[in-house]
Amino acid sequence: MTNTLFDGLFSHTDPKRQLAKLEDGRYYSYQDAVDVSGRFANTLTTMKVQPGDRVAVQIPKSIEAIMLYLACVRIGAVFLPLNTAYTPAEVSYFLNDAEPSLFICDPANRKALEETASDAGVRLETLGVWKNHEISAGTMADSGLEAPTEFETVPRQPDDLAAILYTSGTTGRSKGAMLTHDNLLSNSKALADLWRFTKEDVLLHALPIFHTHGLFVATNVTLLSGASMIFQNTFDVDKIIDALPQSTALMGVPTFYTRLLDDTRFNRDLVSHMRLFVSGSAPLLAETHVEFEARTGHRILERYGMTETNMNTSNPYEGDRIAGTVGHPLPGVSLRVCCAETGVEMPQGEIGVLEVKGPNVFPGYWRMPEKTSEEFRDDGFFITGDLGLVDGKGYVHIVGRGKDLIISGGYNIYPKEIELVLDEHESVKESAVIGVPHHDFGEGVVAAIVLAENAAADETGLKSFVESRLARFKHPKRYVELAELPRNTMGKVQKNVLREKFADSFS
Ligand code: MLC
Ligand code: AMP
Repeated sequence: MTNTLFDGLFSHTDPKRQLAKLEDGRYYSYQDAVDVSGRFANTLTTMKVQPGDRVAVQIPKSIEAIMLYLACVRIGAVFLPLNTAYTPAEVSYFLNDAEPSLFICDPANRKALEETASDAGVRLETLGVWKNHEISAGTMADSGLEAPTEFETVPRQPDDLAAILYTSGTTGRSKGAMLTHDNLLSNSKALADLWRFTKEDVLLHALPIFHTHGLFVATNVTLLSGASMIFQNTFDVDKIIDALPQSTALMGVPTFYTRLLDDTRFNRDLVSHMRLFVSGSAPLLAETHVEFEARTGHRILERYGMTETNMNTSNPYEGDRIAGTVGHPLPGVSLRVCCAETGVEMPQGEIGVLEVKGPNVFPGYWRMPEKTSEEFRDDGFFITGDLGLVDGKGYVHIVGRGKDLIISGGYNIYPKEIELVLDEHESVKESAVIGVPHHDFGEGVVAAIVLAENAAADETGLKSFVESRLARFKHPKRYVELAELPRNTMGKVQKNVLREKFADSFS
């Protein structure tokens, strides 16, 4: 009996090979990964975590956090990572919705989260960044260090759940995307193969590990290929520049590439050891693609994915990587372009909503059968909400979004969630939140506010109101006061009018 994901990821592995070089100078071999994930698996078992239980984590990036993910997979639990920027108010929703049997947070946040966990009836443990095994990195680390390394990995079938990742929605209520062992394994296999990953690769890992991109695409592809990583806990241009000469591949959001291009040290010589730069999670501007090639001689490989579907398309490894496109559907993935209203397939070359089907596509949202059936067609295609077309050469172009979504530095921000918070404030009559071009994050959040009758403008008060409720990356970077919101004859707020009016906010 096998554990689909764990056995799949570790099938080609030579235990002596290096898995990761860490910021604190430590090295992790593949054997260390088996041992430490085994220790955590024993610890979780002692804590009575059962197969199928959710384990929610909101912990700083570290290799041990990856080991905890692997431990969850090995005991058959469902890993539920949360953005480290979420406030206790946001975390509370996830704990109540997912009902995990354990919540692991940063030791530094224990006090702030104790009440949240106890209100949700969830056991709280901690895991921080390891400091050379000397300083306690939290209760999980303390217990983990004492636990045995041997652990008999629990069998799991391809359709069993491996993870739940929450994604916000247009209604402002987050949905837990359930991901199976096979969703994750099949996608890693497709990517490792398409992008020619081998044991010789050294991936420069600087993405957060609470999202699909850093956790599944970057980490699973490395593990599956028996490759190694230079594992950096944050994205820092200086550290990236130091590590590039020892690396062969980098995966990033477009902000990584624009920030690197802003640095004159980033040039052809620096990247002479590199073979691959991958971009995704947000649109890469064609001008970034062109400037990157002129500076380095490399063409960035852009791909397209979603939390619910893992990766759907990729530009080719060999062959033309075309700026402004996200390439072809991955092997095994079917993609079609349909009319958003009727669901009828559009003629080739015309714009419609992108729909996908394949082993990469999730089975549904956690405890939301209606939402799930709304977003799937009867024949099993998932409606992405992204608008696009397929050109004559089979390249997919994303031309917009049917969903009211802002993507800022690779993070999804749903305007509705911010509007709901702003509208709660006593000085606000109504609000409309939009995304406009931002030089660093691609899109930046602007909040247009109509004040309540007799209320005085109080931006500072409004900002601190938002602060306690929403993660920092969601905070509007500009507030504007309007006498009224522009509306069409049906009374719907014309966000396009606002986007045009405030287009130059961050240029
Ligand atoms: C940080 N801030 C952001 C932000 N990141 N604001 C908006 N959007 C963001 N993405 C805030 C900070 O809180 C801070 O606020 C201010 O902006 C400046 O922060 P910074 O120090 O410049 O940011 P930094 O820590 O360097 O982070 C930028 C970043 C990071 C680009 C490195 O956002 C990042 O790692 N993004 C990657 C996201 C990702 O992995 N997405 C994948 C999703 S999966 P203040 O108020 O304190 O000044 C997915 C599927 C797929 O989409 O296809 O992959
Ligand atoms: P998330 O829900 O965080 O997984 O974000 C998924 C969304 O990111 C997709 O639905 C797209 O809108 C967007 N996205 C991902 N990759 C790309 C890309 N290469 N180009 C444009 N948009 C992208």
